[in-house]
Amino acid sequence: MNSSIQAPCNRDVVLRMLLASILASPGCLTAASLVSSSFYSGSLNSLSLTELQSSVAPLISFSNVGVQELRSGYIAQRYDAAFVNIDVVGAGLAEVPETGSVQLEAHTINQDGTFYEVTDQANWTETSPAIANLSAGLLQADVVGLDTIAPVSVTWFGKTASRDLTVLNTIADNFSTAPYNFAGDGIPDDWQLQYYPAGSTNADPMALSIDGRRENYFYYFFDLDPTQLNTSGAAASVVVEHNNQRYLGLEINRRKDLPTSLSFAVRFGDDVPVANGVANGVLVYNTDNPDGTVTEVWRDATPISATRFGLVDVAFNNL
Ligand SMILES: [Ca+2]
Ligand SMILES: [Ca+2]
Repeated sequence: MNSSIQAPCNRDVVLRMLLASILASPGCLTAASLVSSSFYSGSLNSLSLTELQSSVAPLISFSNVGVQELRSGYIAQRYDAAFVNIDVVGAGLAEVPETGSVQLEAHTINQDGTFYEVTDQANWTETSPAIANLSAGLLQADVVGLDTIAPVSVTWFGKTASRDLTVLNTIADNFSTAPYNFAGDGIPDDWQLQYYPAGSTNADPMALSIDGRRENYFYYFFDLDPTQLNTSGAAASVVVEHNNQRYLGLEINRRKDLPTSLSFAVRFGDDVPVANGVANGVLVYNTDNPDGTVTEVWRDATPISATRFGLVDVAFNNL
């Protein structure tokens, strides 16, 4: 068929706009010439000659080209969608706090550069346990114990797009697990998940660490790995000079921000476990470290005159 064939200008206005945008030939063209044009090969292959001829007026009657809605004069309606993508409404950050929600949008990107929002029509899917629900692009985040990557996908008439959302662990101690429940036990879940499988009874703050003597909460306090026999750097004895007198001191490296379940005291006495002559230590200085710990030096209240001992007393109370 020859695309230069001219026809009387008796076609629908909408069709003339459509043709003018595709073929530079002036005047009006027949529907037959349109379909046989090489421009359309592979791009409007869901259209048949019969369909096009039968829908010349009105154009909105096109129903089988993968278009849910057509608007008169909107040139994108002749499209096939080339791509579909996912956008995050609002700030555009692909992050959502646990138990929060975020609205996603799906757009086609059409062959002529236009786009078309298909949020409500597209099929949204996800398989992440960090997502409680995903419907019409509205994502409801579930509870997490760690910042969790959650992929979401959208499909629209054979075109698929995927995007990773991050569900942020914004509530420290709410991750329900079994048989042991990490939630509400007084120790942040991300620390427990760092060293123990979800639901492990070994992660109980009161469970003994690998050393067989001290509980997990003690290791949490010192930011140590409870599955490794290594407590180096947690505390060391030092000598502190104050007003020309020498005092026994302890330098400790502990987690700076403590949950309400944890408290501690540095005490000194003349016996172990500081049963006699016990006194609370005096904080000499502290300094924040980049890793979220703080280094502190505490000293005895009494100058060194006989054998003295010091200890860090870490208490756990989650009642
Ligand atoms: Ca959490
Ligand atoms: Ca916990």
